[in-house]
Amino acid sequence: MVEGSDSQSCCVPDRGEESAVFAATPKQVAANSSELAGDSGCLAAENGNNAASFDLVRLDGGNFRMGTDDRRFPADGEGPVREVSVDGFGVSARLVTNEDFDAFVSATGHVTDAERFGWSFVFKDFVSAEVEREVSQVVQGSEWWWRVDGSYWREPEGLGSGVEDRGDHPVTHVSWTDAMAYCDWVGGRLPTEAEWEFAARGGLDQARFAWGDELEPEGEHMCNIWQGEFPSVNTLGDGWHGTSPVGSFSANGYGIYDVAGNVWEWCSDWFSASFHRNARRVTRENPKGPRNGSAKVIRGGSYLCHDSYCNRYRVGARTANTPDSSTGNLGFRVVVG
Ligand SMILES: [Ca+2]
Repeated sequence: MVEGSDSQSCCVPDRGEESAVFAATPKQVAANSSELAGDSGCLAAENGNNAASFDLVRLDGGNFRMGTDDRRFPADGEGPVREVSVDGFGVSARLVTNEDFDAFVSATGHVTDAERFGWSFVFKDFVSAEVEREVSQVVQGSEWWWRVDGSYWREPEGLGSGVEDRGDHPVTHVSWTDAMAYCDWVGGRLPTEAEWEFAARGGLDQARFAWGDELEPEGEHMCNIWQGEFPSVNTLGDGWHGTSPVGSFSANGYGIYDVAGNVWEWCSDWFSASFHRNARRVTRENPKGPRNGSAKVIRGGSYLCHDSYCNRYRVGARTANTPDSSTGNLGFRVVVG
């Protein structure tokens, strides 16, 4: 989450200082639940001997108006709207999936941060009764996030869970460091925040969403977010409670899927709410963010986003998480070039 922002910014908890992050047990929280808030083509990317390949959308780059002057989350630094240029690059049309990540782990033996720490953050609705009995800590202020021992990308909801029936869903519980390792393996990299937003806007100028200004044009669900009352009731209007198979919703104008909702996406930049306020070459021409920081930018929102709480599925929205953090609603895509 973004340091200094209000409690409603905690869309994705960070590992932080454990004593400060965690509060009560799930049962204690349940007892107090009333207090909860209410030109493209498909190319194959090749890297030496590995067989990884993914659909790339080739973008020529250019100028666009980045950010938004929406003022709901001032600590996020969404504005000011500014003219930014990016060079051409290729971006994966789809998020990296569990199948993709499985191939990477099988080839490299990569051990994720969630495995090293021995736990990750899981949204309460997905924890089995058996696993819940072992849960002793939840995130203070965002009590729907539970620390679940043993949860990682292959067992996203802890012991006994699996991704066998979710091979085409986005991989989750991957830290920024894990995402970087995957990108390196496929011969790509994470997008800069500017590249991410250029791609996500799909050629539209300052639209509220990646497809236009209406959330549900003609009643169509355009992304996997939360319908109902967060965090207690999900009416599943879009058909999905947690992650959805990548590419389940319409692509944007550039043929890129899931840039809103489903899972948050890691970017390469360190997060700053103010670095880009000054018009300088480093903030306007192929910007890469500040040199240093404590958290990395994430974009796009997730299946947990709802307008009542966190409408960061807007294409200009942003937040951040620490590089070693992992959650059940945070993944990534790859760029090249
Ligand atoms: Ca949904």
